[in-house]
Amino acid sequence: MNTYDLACERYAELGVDTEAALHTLTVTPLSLHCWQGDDVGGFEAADRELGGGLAVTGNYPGKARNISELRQDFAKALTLIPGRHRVNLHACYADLGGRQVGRDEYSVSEFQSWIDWAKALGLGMDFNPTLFSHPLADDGGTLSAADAGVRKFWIRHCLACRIIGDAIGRQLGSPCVTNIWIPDGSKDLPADRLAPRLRLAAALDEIFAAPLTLNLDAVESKLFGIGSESYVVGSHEFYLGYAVKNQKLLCLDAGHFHPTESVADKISAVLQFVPEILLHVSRGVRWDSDHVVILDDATQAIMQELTRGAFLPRTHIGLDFFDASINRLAAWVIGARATQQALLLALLEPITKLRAAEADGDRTTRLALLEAAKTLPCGAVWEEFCRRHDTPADHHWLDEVKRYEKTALASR
Ligand code: RNT
Ligand code: ZN
Repeated sequence: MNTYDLACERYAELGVDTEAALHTLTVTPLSLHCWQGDDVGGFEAADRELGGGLAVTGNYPGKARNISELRQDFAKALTLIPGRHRVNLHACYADLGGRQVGRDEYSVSEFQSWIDWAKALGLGMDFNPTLFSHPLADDGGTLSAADAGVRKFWIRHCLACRIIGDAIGRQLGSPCVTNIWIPDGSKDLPADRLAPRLRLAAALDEIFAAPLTLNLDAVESKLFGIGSESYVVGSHEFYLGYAVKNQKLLCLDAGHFHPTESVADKISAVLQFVPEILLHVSRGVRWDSDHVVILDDATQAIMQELTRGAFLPRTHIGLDFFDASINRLAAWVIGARATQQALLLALLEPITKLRAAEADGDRTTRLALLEAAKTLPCGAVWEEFCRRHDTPADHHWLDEVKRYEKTALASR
């Protein structure tokens, strides 16, 4: 008997259907962020520094230097991640072909080559306006800027991005989530916390005024960034309120809360009041909110909440991390596979027995079962998943990356 069949039997004893778990895992795409491949640089201008209080440390060789290298790396990473996924694109990855186009003038034509590429690979696509790494995104803010000219520029950019998102959704036959994150805030204590928030709310109202069918609007909060340690205009409470009031998607970035806060715990709370959520699966480490995702407790807890609450149909799972100190392609693969493994573990929970114990008030059994579940043969089920999707198992995908490093990346 092979290890998968043995695992099936073992799980069946606990009332868990491994085939059902594999099916759900198969039909749950991850939205893979393009920006891991080139350290959030984008290709609008050669000399642009990363802004918005974002920082990517490390100088591992082989970084994608242009759109075609990024696409090549992304496609290679996809061969090492089981299942069918989506690409999450930032507006600063516009294909300008050497032209100068203002971000407020972007249209679908600047992204048509990305859409065609995604279509050829059978990928869905999500989108993000880029409100950082730009001369008009300095200390004064973007959508909350006091300067009306600056604010209007970013409003036009976001309006353009929603229209592009809608076109992406139509062309690829799957709604596009367009997520707004802004870096606005202040390093030191502001005297006025209100006015920027009033301006941000008004700007969002203007941006979202036109209904679109194939673009889904999401808003993303942050606790603090480099240079916005004392005040963040788009805080959690701000966007939670905004999303509830306007029935927008709320984006929960796993690295954007106090370290002892549980993002997992927020899911069943906010989904009472917002239609859907977008996750930015990430890993916070001290000041950094964007380490490569690993199979840790926080990620597992998030996935448990999605399966226990049957929230997967209302959740868009995106990844958001950037690490330039290791092979960038491997970072994608490690983070994506860890996210999928966390989801698989959650799908394999002996949930019927756990619920029964809880309903009986038998907390002893509940805790014992939760512990016992940790050593069940989930690895065999994961290997079977990789095998069915023609993807190397855990101990083999890295050989492919090393080979790619020698052939494709070494000459960069
Ligand atoms: C920043 C946010 C945001 C970015 C991307 C690049 O703190 O997490 O999602 O990481 O837009
Ligand atoms: Zn994020």
